Amino acid sequence: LQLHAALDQAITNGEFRLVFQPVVALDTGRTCGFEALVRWLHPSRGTVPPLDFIGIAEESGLIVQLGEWVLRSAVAAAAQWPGPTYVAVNVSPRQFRAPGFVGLVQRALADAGLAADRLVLEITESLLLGDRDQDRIRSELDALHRSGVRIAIDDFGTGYSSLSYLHQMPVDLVKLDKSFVDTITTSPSQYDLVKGIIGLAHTLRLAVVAEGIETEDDRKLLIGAACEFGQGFLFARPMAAADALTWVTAAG
Ligand code: G
Ligand code: G
Ligand code: MN
Ligand code: NA
Repeated sequence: LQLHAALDQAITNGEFRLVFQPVVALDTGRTCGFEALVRWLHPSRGTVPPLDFIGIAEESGLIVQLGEWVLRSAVAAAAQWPGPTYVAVNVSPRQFRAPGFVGLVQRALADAGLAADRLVLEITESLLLGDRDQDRIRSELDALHRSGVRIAIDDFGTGYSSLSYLHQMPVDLVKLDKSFVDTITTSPSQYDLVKGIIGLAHTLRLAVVAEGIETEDDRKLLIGAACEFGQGFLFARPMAAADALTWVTAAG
């Protein structure tokens, strides 16, 4: 049904919320940051998950306005957290390519009073490997990185994953996709593969955040694979902004 029209109005009507999922150090359990995840509280449908509307927002271009709202809301929330807790914001390729993205990030940080090193931008491999605008994208990533913003590759391992390109990019961390984590407890060969991916990331001086950690066995195996950071239901589900503030304040 007219999701696009509804989406357009949803921004004006204030129907979006952010939830925040802790990213923890796997050995100590200490919270290092949170990933911001958008939710649409549709008046009649209830909560619409991002997989049902991010694609539509990308196609229509609304992702630019929605992405600005997400970025500004996320850095405003992070400005209330004790340093150095960071916020990670998902940036879709179309949003990154829109004119003025770098300036927008800098204004959002300045307006919120948040240091640049407390923002992580999660981008996808497709942005780095696309066949147009590569020089411009590279120089904008460099500008963001030089200003202190950290860059993460989301869904790492699921795309083309030519690891060689990463080593020339201003990238700081990779998010190991949940689909890999899901298999490590049942398949020794998958576990070996995951160890290899993490080892390659470390060779490229990239830190690794494993996603979708649901069990203590997952956590132990990932520590055994030298993975530093993780997020998943074992630690916490995504939570409202007020709960994230309580969470990170209580954790000290
Ligand atoms: O929160 P959930 O697990 O349902 O998220 C599903 C997908 O939606 C994830 O892959 C995530 O990257 C994407 N997503 C969540 N929030 C945002 C957002 O604010 N912007 C973009 N571009 N993608 C998001
Ligand atoms: O695509 P991206 O990696 O940005 O989004 C992360 C998504 O994974 C979010 O929608 C979040 O709700 C979901 N997620 C986070 N931790 C877990 C987990 O432990 N199990 C499952 N099934 N989903 C998770
Ligand atoms: Mn993400
Ligand atoms: Na992911």
